Amino acid sequence: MNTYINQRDGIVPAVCSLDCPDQCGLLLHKKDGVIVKVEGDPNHPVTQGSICNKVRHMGERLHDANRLRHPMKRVGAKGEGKFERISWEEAIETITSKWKTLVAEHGPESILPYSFYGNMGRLNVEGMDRRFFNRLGSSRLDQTICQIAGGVGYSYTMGGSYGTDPEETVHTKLFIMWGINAVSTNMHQVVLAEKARKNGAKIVVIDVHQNQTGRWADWFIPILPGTDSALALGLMHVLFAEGLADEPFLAEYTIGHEQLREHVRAYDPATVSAITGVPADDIVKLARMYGTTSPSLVRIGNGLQHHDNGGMNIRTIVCLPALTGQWLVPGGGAIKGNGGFLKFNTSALQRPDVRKNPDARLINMNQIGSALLELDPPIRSLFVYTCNPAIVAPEGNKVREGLAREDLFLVVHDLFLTETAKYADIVLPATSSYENTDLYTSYWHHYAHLQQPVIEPYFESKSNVEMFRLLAEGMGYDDAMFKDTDAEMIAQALDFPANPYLSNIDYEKLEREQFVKAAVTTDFVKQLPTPSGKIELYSAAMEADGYPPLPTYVPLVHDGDYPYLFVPAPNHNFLNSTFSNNAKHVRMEKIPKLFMHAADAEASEIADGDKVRVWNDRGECELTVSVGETVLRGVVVSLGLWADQPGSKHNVNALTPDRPADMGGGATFFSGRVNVARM
Ligand SMILES: Nc1nc2c(c(=O)[nH]1)N[C@H]1C(S)=C(S)[C@@H](COP(=O)(O)OP(=O)(O)OC[C@H]3O[C@@H](n4cnc5c(=O)[nH]c(N)nc54)[C@H](O)[C@@H]3O)O[C@H]1N2
Ligand SMILES: Nc1nc2c(c(=O)[nH]1)N[C@H]1C(S)=C(S)[C@@H](COP(=O)(O)OP(=O)(O)OC[C@H]3O[C@@H](n4cnc5c(=O)[nH]c(N)nc54)[C@H](O)[C@@H]3O)O[C@H]1N2
Ligand code: SF4
Ligand SMILES: [Mo]
Repeated sequence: MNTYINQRDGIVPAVCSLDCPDQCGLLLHKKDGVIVKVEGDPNHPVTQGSICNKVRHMGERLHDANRLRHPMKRVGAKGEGKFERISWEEAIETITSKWKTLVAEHGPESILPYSFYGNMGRLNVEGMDRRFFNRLGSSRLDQTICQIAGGVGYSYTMGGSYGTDPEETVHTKLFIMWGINAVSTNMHQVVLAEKARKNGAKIVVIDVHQNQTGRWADWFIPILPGTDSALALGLMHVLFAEGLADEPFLAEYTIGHEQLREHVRAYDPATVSAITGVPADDIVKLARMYGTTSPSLVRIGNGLQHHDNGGMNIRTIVCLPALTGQWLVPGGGAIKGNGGFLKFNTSALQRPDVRKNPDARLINMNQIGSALLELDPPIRSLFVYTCNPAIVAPEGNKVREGLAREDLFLVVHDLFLTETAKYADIVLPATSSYENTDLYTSYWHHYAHLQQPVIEPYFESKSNVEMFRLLAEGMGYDDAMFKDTDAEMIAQALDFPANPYLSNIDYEKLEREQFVKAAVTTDFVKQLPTPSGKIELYSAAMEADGYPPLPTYVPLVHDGDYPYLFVPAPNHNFLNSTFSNNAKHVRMEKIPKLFMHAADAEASEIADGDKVRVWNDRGECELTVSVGETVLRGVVVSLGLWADQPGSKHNVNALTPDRPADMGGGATFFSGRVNVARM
């Protein structure tokens, strides 16, 4: 039994719950029952005691004066943020009686859950909630905002989210960080690469912005947004042309290498240079480096997939280690997402079997604005939890217009009165992850973790699990699944013989050991779950799905005639919009900036430090320009998803398109165009 919660003083273990690949082991220092310090757990095999600055200051967020303490109902206009305290009983009664009426009059699909991974705890964000909404028969949410396009693209080549164990990074001699700002977003990948560098590894970073990660590289290669598949094809061209491909590996472990060899003849360095902005000599130099250095490892980031051609970008880049045979070399290969190794029993956890309408409408979360404004029959109630769409979703003005609909019954469950919560009819206070029991599985390293409650719930706040139990009761659902304990749900999730890598992890072991590594093998490429069982350089499945079967460069969609491609990326001190409402983190981040090339700035009479208006047909926002040579001409980059501040217009997503990427209905945050002018 867990005793941490009763322990008023001392140091207790925990895991970071944030949507970050590192999933760090933590040590929480308690004094008088309160968390007074957060540090890394030196015993964690991957994260080894270091953590990011964001979470080192987590205490400030947990005890922030603005944290929600009790349920509230709206008393002002939607969006105004005026609320009055109510009891949990009244809140649950208000919500469930409204929903019962909606179900009776309009059917359950008039209700839509809207959630993402503000907390990565599986029971809280894809467990009890799913049981509830499956039982209700609500509309279904297609969770496309993060990694779907790349996930689908990667799977066409590799069959699923299977890549190199990041712990092997230390052995590599060439490390290519491609479209990832790892210094900010995956710091332990940098720590591991730094160890490799001490042993002679070279670090290459390919990005549209020379941010901290680019500055840390031995060689930074700037590239035009959305052209990375062309660069990868250019590298393949040189590898084949110069005899640097690993022919025995291609013959044994891939299909389609002969077609690919023919296909990439068209991607000669001059052609690729014209597309990507990367000089032809550099393309040849990088290809030779990649073809002759072993082990070589590619870390594929999320930036690449938030484009119209995001799926194809990832599908193409992940073919590279097959050409060099690096998948079988310790410290070689590629890492995009490793979630496949820790795949658990989602049917047991989420109970899709209780849904009476398995074909209920599926709504792409990236298009929530248009969905709220245009769908017929309309969405009449939205339940938002563990997500902040008013800041993070594209076409932000439409999103807010939709949330403000007078006839929409909106409930928001969060730790704070977020921009989304300000539109709510009912606001519910959420516990932090340190107040709950939950199962955590990383999508980068191979460890699963158990979090047990470390502190008492903050005032009247409740976990997602607890809240959905209450909602089920309020709806009159007496199914046994709503009574399962947290420990039982974790055990059900981990009971999954279909995934052999999970065979050594169970609840008791997690309870004893806190974190347990999946039973991964280094020769997973010999048994890939692709249709052919091999790495698919040619994919018949893609052809059947209407894509080019071979990796192909497909240009970005024409997004209007505005002069700049706009890349609004995440920043160092926030995690998506989390922390953007905590004074300490805002102070660390200072102001929202726009990085612009000096020649572009000069042509528009913009100087460093100028406040600018950034706009397109979708909306506008105001940022402060940083002039330099960190981006190519014709590209502007912003950092961070900023909470609203009085008198400021910082919502970069007012500018971003909501059209779906090429695969999986993914987001295209980085494929929009804008204009920029001094204010
Ligand atoms: N500090 C911090 N850490 C985070 C997050 C955060 O908000 N802040 N978010 C977390 C989440 S949810 C995720 S998904 C990950 C995201 O973290 P990453 O995987 O690093 O992805 P992004 O930061 O979206 O984009 C990475 C890089 O891609 C670049 N980029 C954009 N378009 C292109 C392109 O066409 N080609 C190339 N080569 N580069 C391009 C951007 O300039 C950026 O430097 O990080 C997680 N960790
Ligand atoms: N322009 C632009 N937009 C982007 C991106 C980008 O790079 N550029 N990145 C996209 C990506 S990759 C992602 S993943 C999304 C992320 O978008 P979101 O999933 O919305 O992530 P956050 O902004 O961190 O918001 C999470 C919210 O969950 C709350 N929360 C935390 N724990 C709990 C809990 O246990 N229960 C409840 N009920 N609430 C909790 C937090 O307080 C916070 O308000 O943003 C996307 N938006
Ligand atoms: S946000 Fe990422 S790096 Fe920071 S503590 Fe959490 S898992 Fe570790
Ligand atoms: Mo994400």
